[in-house]
Amino acid sequence: MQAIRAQVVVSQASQAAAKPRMALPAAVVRPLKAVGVSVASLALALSANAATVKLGADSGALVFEPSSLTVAKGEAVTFVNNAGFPHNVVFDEDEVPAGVNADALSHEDYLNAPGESFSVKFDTAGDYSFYCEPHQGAGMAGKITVN
Ligand SMILES: [Cu+2]
Repeated sequence: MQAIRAQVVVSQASQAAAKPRMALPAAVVRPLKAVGVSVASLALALSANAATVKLGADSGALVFEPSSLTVAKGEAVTFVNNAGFPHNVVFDEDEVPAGVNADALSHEDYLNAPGESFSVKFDTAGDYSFYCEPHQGAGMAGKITVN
């Protein structure tokens, strides 16, 4: 259910991002591209929380919620600290597409405050696995598929 909602929201964000690219001259498009992440984040914030991953379930369970989701290439996923923190998000260098810098995607600093968040943009299609270092032993891990 949540994975389906994620795909719907992402396609809306893609359409919003594509419009100015076709309608506006290059001089305008270039600065728009520079703020591409912010535009995507805004689109996501205005929609349901579908491309948002909670760190810790509302119940307090030590999981990513959802733990599996699919986004379109170029879209961002926002990780939001929710419960049971501190958490962090580490992408495994062996579990990302070839040529992708797992360290650059990871957020190894602990998120300690409620609602603390960060966004990661995925520019390469493929499967990405990640985990929370403090809770890896408890099974706090997730997967993002980028199409
Ligand atoms: Cu954790």
